[in-house]
Amino acid sequence: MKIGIVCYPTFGGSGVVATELGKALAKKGHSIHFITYKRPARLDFFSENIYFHEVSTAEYPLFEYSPYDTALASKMVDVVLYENLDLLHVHYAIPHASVAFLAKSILKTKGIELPVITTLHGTDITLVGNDPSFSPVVEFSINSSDGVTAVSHQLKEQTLLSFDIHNEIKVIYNFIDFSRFRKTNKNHFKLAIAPNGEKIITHVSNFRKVKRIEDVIRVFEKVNRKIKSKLFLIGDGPERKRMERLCREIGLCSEIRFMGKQQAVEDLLNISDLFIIPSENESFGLSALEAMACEVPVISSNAGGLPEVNIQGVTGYLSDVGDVEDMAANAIKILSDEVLHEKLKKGAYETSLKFHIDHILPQYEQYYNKVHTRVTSQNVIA
Ligand code: GMT
Repeated sequence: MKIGIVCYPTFGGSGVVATELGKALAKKGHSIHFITYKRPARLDFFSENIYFHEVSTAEYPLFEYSPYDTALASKMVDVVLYENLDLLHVHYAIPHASVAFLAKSILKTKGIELPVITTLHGTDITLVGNDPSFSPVVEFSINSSDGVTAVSHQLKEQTLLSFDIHNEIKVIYNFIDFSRFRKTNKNHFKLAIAPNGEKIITHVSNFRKVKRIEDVIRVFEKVNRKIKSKLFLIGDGPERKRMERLCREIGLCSEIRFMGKQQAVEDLLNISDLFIIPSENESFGLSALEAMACEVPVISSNAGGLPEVNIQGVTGYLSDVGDVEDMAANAIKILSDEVLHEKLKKGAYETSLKFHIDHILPQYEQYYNKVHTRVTSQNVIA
C-alpha cells in the first residue's frame, strides 16, 4: 500500500509510534510518505520505501501566526495526488484529524475518495482535546474519520465519555521493536556511572506537568535515604528548571542526573534497576514498555492506561496518583529484595512480549485493508 503518515516529528510518544510504525511498514514493502514540518526524530536511516514531505508555511506580514493547518492540508492534497496514496494515517487528533478532513473534502471535489485513519494518543483527548477551544473540532474530526484507533482501552473509554462519538474505535496498543529495546550487557557502563553499586532509578518523559516529575524526585528522596541509589531524569521540557531547583533545595544534585534528550535511551535503560512513571494521566506509557522490554520493573501511578501495561506484582507496582509514600515503599521493597527484583524483571520482559511489533503491526495492516476496502467499495457503489 502507499500510505501517508502525518505526525509530530518530535521525541513525543505519538511521533515515536508514528515513525516506528512507518519504518516497520516500509520494511514489509509498503511505501511510506511522512508528511510533517520537520524530519521525524526517529527517522534516522535511509530506506527506498520511505519518503519525507516537509510542510513549510509561507511568511507574510499579515500573519501573526503562520497558518500551518492550511499548509498541511495543501501538502496532504499534493502528496495524495502526485504519489497516488491509498490511505492517510494521522497521529494525534489536533490538528491532524481535522486537517485530514479538509484534505479529504478537497480530494473528493477531484473525484478521489481518500480513506483517513486517525490514531488517538492521549493528551489529544485527555488534556488538549477536552479544552472548549478545541473540543467541537476534535469531536467532529473523530466522527468524520473513516477509521479511528486508540492506544489503550482506557483511552477509548475516555474518548467515548468525553465526546459524542458515533464511530467505532479500535484499540491497537503501542508496540516495541525488540531489535532495539532488549537486555544487553552494559556492566562496564554501569560501573563507571555507579561505581559503589548504587541502584539506578530512571524516568523518561517530556517533562510536562502531567508527568508529575516532582513525585519522581520525592520518591527518590525517600528511597535514597534507605538505599544507595542514583536517579536518571531523561528528556526535557517545561518542568525541567523547576525540578533542577528542587534538587538543589533538597541537596541531592550529586545523586540526580538530568540527562536531557537522549537518542540511545536503550543504553540507559540497560543499566537501570527500576523505572518510574507517576503520571497524572497516561494513555499507555510507551516509555514504561521500553523499560520492561529491557527487563526493568516499573513503579507507576494507576492513571489512564498504565494498568494495561504495568501489571501489579508481575511487572512492578501501581499506586494512586500522588501517593509518593506508597511508590517509595514499593521501590524500596523491590530494590532490597533480590529474589523479588529478579521475578519482576522476568515478568516485565515476558509481559512486554505481548506488545511485540510482530503482533501489533499486522493489526494495523488488517485495519488499513478493512477501512480501505470499505471506503473504496462505497465509492464504487455510489
Ligand atoms: O505527553 C506525552 O507523553 C507525549 C504523548 C504524545 O502524544 O506525543 O504521548 C502519548 O502517546 C504515547 C504514544 O501513543 C503514549 O504512550 C503516552 O502514554 C501518551 N501520553 C499521555 O497520555 C500523557
